Amino acid sequence: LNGASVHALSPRDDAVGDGEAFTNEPPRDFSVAAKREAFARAIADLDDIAPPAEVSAEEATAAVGVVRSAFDAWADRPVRERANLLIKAADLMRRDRDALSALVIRESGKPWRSADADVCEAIDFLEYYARQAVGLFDQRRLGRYIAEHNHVFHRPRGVAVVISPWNFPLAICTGMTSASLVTGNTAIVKPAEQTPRLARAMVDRLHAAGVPEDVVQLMPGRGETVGATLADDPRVALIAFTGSRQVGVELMRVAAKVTPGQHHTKRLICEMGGKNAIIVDASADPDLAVLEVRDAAFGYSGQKCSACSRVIVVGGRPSDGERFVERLIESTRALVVGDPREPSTDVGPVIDDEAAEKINAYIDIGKQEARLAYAGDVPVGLAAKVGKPFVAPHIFTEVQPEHRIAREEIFGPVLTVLQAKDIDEAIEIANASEYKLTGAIISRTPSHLAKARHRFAVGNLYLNRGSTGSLVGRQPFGGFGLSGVGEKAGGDAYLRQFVNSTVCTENALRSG
Ligand code: TXE
Repeated sequence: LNGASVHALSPRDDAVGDGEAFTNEPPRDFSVAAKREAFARAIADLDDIAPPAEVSAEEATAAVGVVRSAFDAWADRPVRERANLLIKAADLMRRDRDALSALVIRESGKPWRSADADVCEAIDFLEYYARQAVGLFDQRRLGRYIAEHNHVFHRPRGVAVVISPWNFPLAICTGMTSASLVTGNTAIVKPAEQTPRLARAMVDRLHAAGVPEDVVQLMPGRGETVGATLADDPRVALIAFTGSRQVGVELMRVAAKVTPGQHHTKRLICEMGGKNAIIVDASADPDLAVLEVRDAAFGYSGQKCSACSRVIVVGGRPSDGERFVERLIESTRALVVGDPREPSTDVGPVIDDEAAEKINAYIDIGKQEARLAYAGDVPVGLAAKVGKPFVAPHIFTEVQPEHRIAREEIFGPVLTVLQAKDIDEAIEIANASEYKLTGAIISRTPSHLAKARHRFAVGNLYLNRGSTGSLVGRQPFGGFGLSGVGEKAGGDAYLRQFVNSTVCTENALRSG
């Protein structure tokens, strides 16, 4: 999902209301040198933090019973109380921002700016959903006709299971968990195997803020055992999932099942992958096009669901396309592949050996299918120093829409360049993907921008900006097609998925 851009946290004015008020932190020194020093300290302090122990499927099943028992009391608490606990957890994360960023760097290998953005986004989710929930539960009156009064009431659904990925290890996990809790559901958090410490850091702060321990429980473990058991449990009312298409589609099947004695269907909120395209036409500002494509493709080593993995060059003379690719290569060559703890690093490691193998296998496929126009270098000894594998940026040209590297999600720093004869063909190629997550066009031709607005079928469309994520509350984020089902995260409709609603019609003349 989001978090690609560093979100400047604005000082919070006050708590949500009725509850405790919190004071803002004093102004901080945000210079690179200060930040670097703070991270170095935080990283040094991290050394002996062990990951939480993985639980068994039986322990996960027992945890469903625990959070189920806590449901009624939590659901009965006024929404403002629940919201203020989230605000307090946000304050705790803000206080611990550097330590949490260090942990993001350590667990996910994100370069430090992106790691810091992950933490900021988690804080934003907590605060945004806290405020949204108060609005949702307050907005009750519908239309009225003579003495007929219509209202809508919202009630939490029950037990929510949150299943999160490793690539936005704090932000996405916090977003789905805070949305579940603030709407009155109790929750079990099943984080990605690669990033359990960050999930524990989040749950610890929720508990420290005052969310009772039996209202939110952490259940780290394998997806196929712990995740699958939790999703299948008939007492679960809601599954909030972000991750791969393969697992998402499997969860749709699981959620559709109703076992005897189960009185509800499971609500599934499912955000999956992308194969995002940027269209660049002959009228595009070349500097803008090169930078936007490069950063969207290689930021966080392409391991963002919003990353650009296809650039579609439109029309012009063939030499225009060649010139664009040359400039893109020059600019990509300037990226620093390095240690994610260094502020100068642009491209850090990939998450683990399995991911590196998968990406390298796609690079081999690409060499068969198309032309490898650029392969970056990884400095000798870097992987050993960082303790994670690296894959440098790769650019393929002469790619055809039917090639596997143009259709399948690689989830690494591999960019494919395709050609289209005109804007219509470019949009057709872009839309041919089964994923519909993000897309962008870089152009100064109004009719091309208009066509993109009307026909480019993606959940988040960017005009003259790269497709690199979104900010909570400003650009609600999420796709359709095989990229997801459900309302966009960080948007005002998102929380509605976490509640059941009752429309109540009253004959006011007879109600006394
Ligand atoms: O996913 P996986 P990853 C997508 C991104 C990419 C994927 C990467 O595009 O496809 O996420 O994340 C658990 N039953 N997005 O590799 O493998 C698993 O343990 C229940 C999209 O982590 O699907 C982990 O906790 N759970 C995006 C979680 O599922 C199971 C933003 C995800 O694992 C399971 C970010 C099972 N059978 C990433 N098997 C967006 N669209 O917003 C695994 N899991």
